[in-house]
Amino acid sequence: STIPPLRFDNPVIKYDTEDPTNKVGKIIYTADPATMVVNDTVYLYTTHDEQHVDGNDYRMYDYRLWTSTDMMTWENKGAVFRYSDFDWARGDSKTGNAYAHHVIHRKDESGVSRYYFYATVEGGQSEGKFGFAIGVAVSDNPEGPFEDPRGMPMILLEDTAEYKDHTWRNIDPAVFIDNDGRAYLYWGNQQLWWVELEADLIHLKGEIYTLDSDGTMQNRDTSQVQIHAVNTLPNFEEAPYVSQHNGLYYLVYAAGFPESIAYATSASATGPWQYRGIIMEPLPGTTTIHPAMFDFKDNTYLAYHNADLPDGGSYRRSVAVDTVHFNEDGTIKPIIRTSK
Ligand code: FUB
Repeated sequence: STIPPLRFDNPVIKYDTEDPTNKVGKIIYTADPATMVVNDTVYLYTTHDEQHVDGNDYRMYDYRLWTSTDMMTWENKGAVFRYSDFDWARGDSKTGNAYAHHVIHRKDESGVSRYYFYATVEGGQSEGKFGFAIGVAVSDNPEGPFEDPRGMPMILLEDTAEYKDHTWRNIDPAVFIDNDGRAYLYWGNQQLWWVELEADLIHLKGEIYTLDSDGTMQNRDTSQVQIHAVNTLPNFEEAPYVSQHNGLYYLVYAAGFPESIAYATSASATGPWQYRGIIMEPLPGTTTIHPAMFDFKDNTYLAYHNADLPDGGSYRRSVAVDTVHFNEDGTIKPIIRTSK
């Protein structure tokens, strides 16, 4: 098999082309990498920045899929999901609203594969107000089409406290399936939230838990919310991503603003989390960074986004990948960013 390179031609996604070498075509700006490995293939799902060069907000309508079997060439599978595929998404936005997402794979008891696309779009409605909400769509093919089995968000505005002041609180879903088959949904902005999912992976099971970025336990005015942990995730901003490596659970996340990549470790998927530090400092030209950590063919990789393509910026980002190196105690060495 191909030995993955230690240097990457970052950003790895550059052109909206069918050329698998990704070396020609029209520049495409991608962000918010979410990775899934199935049958020796890396599925890299990204958001898609369509903002003009002088724009000052996000403009995002669809989710793109890129696949690779060698981490060097990325096949363009095009747009596999759109915010408008959720009937409840707000359709009148001038700037678009397809924020970060996560896709997972699971075989059911009869061995049939299903793919679950969790996405953040604007459109959750409560008391006549709109804000970001998290929905799920399901397919029997990683390239879609994905269909919304519920016709409504999984995480609504009113599921978390203080939504009226913070309509983008419910963003950035990440799902982790533990060794025992139990699944957890993590999400949040400025505060990490999580909830166990039912076996169907589309309904919430039990209570929603939260952890303030500064560890403060607050009395939240909702019976659904229970403060669960006392450990801190310093400067937690957004983009949680949980994975397991050599028996240890890792929570990587975007910290501070402009964002760096920080991480914590735990002996379980629900914490308590031990903060372990920063592995990537803020990057030039972009306020956000959005990490995803994954194993592929004996190596561990970190996907994130930078602003390194021509005319790049905070609303014109690009997905990059680099190798993760661990110390013997499981801590992560600072990531060395590569490019050609
Ligand atoms: O791409 C829109 C938002 O920017 C994402 O939801 C955040 O994680 C940040 O990357």
